[in-house]
Amino acid sequence: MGIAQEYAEYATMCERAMEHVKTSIYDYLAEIELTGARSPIDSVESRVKSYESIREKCQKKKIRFTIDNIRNNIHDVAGIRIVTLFEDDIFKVAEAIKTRLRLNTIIIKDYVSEPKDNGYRSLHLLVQRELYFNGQTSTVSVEIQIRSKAMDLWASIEHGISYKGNNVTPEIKNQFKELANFLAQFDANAITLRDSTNTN
Ligand code: 0O2
Repeated sequence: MGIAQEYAEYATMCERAMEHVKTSIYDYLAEIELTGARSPIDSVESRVKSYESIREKCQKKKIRFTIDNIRNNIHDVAGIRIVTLFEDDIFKVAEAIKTRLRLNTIIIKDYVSEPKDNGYRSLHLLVQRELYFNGQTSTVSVEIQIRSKAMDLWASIEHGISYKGNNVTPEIKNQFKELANFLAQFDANAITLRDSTNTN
């Protein structure tokens, strides 16, 4: 079997695992809706990385483009992005995913408490899902990125301009950092405003 076909099979497994995780997230949302409380989640999106994108990621990580390398080194073939209105909802949602949804092993990268040098903020959870597919049981990872709308806005703009390898000058890098700081302040002010109006 060639790599294209092997990847197509693996991507299908990732898709199945991702759908399981998404169902758990939607169950959690349905429960909240029943209580009448404000939803901590504004939107949920998901995708499985395309063949082209996975090839680029292997190049970026300087690993040979083989299915074993992809399985062992790239953990976001399946990705879910959850966007919240408020920054503190990020941790509420992460807690719910960890404790209520009973998903297997969770590894966390907390770029909210410790933003990346360029200003990127987001909470990444990596959950492992066991899956019976095509006659065998395998473990597949699903990356869940949780971020506020302001963080998402910054990431979309930065992704388009610099993340994918455009030549970015130190001056532009600096401006991205300033933009991230500005949006972090925005997130903090939004919480203060919400709390001053006693909205939950
Ligand atoms: P795309 O096109 O969004 O899918 P590692 O886990 O350390 O082995 P990885 O996966 O590169 O390697 O690290 P990380 O930090 O978990 O990044 C995974 C994803 O987070 C990225 O996927 C992006 O979606 C997002 N991300 C991380 N850092 C940045 C950043 O500086 N700017 C933006 N805009 N997004 C970021 P991909 O596959 O790189 O990209």
